[in-house]
Amino acid sequence: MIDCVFIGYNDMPFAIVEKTMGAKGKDSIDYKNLNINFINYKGLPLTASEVFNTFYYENRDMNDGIGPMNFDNIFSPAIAYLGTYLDRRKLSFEFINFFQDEKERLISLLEENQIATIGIITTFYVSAFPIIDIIGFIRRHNTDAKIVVGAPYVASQFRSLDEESQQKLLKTIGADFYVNSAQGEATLVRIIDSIKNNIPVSDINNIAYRLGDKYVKTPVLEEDNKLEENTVNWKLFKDSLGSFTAARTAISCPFSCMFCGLPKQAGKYQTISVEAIEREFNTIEETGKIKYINIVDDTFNIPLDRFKDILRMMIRNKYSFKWTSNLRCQFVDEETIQLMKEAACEGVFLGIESGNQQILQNMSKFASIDKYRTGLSLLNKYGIISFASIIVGFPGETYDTFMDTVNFIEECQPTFYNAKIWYYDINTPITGQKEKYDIKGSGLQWSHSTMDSETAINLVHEMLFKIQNSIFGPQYNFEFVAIFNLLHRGIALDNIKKFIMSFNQGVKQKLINPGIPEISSEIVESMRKALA
Ligand code: B12
Ligand code: SF4
Repeated sequence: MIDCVFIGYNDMPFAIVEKTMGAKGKDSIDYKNLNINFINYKGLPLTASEVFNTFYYENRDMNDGIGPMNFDNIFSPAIAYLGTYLDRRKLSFEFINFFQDEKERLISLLEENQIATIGIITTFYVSAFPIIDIIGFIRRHNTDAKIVVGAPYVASQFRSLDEESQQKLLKTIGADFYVNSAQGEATLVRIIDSIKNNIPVSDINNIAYRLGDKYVKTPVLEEDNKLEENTVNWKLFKDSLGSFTAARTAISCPFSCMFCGLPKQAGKYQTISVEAIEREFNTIEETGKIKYINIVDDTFNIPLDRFKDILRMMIRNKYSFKWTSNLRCQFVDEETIQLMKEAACEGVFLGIESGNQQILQNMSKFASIDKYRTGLSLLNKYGIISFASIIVGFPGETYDTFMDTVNFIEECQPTFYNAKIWYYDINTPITGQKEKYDIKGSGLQWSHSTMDSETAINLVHEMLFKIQNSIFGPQYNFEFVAIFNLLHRGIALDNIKKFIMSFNQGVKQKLINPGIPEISSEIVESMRKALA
């Protein structure tokens, strides 16, 4: 009997995403939001990663040790944590890292084994479709195993839907159990225990379980699993690891930016000791496989002393892998950046958000433009790749504040940037100031006293034309981590830049002339050349 089979990310084909958004109208905000992330080639809408796979593998073997660029190039950290947690409790597990690529193996697991539970990882889902797709597949091959859907997607839906809509959603998805928690590992163990030992599930907190034609919800008692006691044993995953993985040294975030729901969603902030990080990184090193780690902590460099100690530990160990992380660059000094370089940091993702001081204040970002300037100039000086993330349209934004952001990027020259329209999640702290800013609507459809989302999305498009000194990093399986994926295939940074700039040229062609069916042959050739 396998106690749990975990199923990782189910990436819905981009052509379906494009068609769904297209049905809302090509002038809709959703479609315009998507439009800057793909080009049309041979009758298909292709994201930057799909274009890369098309041209890069024209004359290369796909069995090159990494394979086409995709989500599964990075091993799922959720599977790593949950699997280690079960292993420490003498429970057995199997996993599928990437649903679309491993269906054959999943079929044999489902048909040839007795399985107590199937745990569906939901970290990246903002809709139920990928989960419904997975469950339909499972049920065609195994009707006995209990399906457990957890935990981030469930928790976020329970927070935002009323009781009737929750019941409707749970029935549509059709799982046996839902885990309502920011963590969920302890709850999963209790579910497995109750299934194996025939114990009633009604005593398990943090779940919804099926009873007749309804789902019954049990009381929520937030799990407080200590990350320190559950660092990942990467040796357990040795045979399935590729060259890239993700790791974390903290949960949640000590800040409370007005636009961000993460601290509330992820629960109590906790960090682990440098010794525990060293233990975990040693297991990564011992696998002998990993070339690159993305450290997913939201504020890896806070507090700064701990960060420096981690960097010194990494330098002392002379790890063979390189790494990237998020960085709050207003809190760094030259010594930090020197240590980062020495500890093999390749790049950082910067939540810059705006180049206007008042907007940063409205966001409660605890950052000053001057400190951003210093941080970025140090990163450039030491040759660490930077990727600045920008939000356009936060309450208080005007054309002038937007232009401050454009000018800031032009002056400070992060290697890459990405701009997104402000997404109004009603569960974020800014809701407390709804009246002050006269905020109406939600999601991507909003207006407030100084801007509306229609104007904001047009400004995001404008940025692509205005900014010359930094490169727009497209989204959808591309983003920040894709740059390092390409670097580790041996592609020079200059060529990566040329490839992305040509891709962006294709996007701009489409924005200027929406009628053109395909990107021009010159752009196709320049992308091919960059990847030759
Ligand atoms: C790294 C990251 C990315 C990387 C992923 C790279 C990769 N291949 O791994 C990139 C940049 C590509 C990315 C993309 C996206 N991301 Co992202 N990303 C993150 C980030 C920073 C870390 C995620 C992570 O690895 N966590 C570490 C693991 C260990 O934690 P975990 O997955 O939550 O799992 C734990 C528990 O949740 C639980 N659990 C999880 N599943 C299950 C299942 C069961 C059965 C149980 C019991 C428990 C359980 O167990 C785990 C151990 O405790 C988070 C923010 C954050 N700090 O968490 C956002 C986050 C997950 N991303 C988010 C979003 C929205 C996206 C995008 C949709 C953005 C977009 N519009 O394009 C895309 C989706 C993917 C795509 N198609 O491109 C949201 C999800 C919001 C939500 N679900 O409501 C988050 C939370 C950020 C945010 N606050 O908005 N992302
Ligand atoms: S934006 Fe980043 S720093 Fe701010 S609250 Fe969210 S996770 Fe924390």
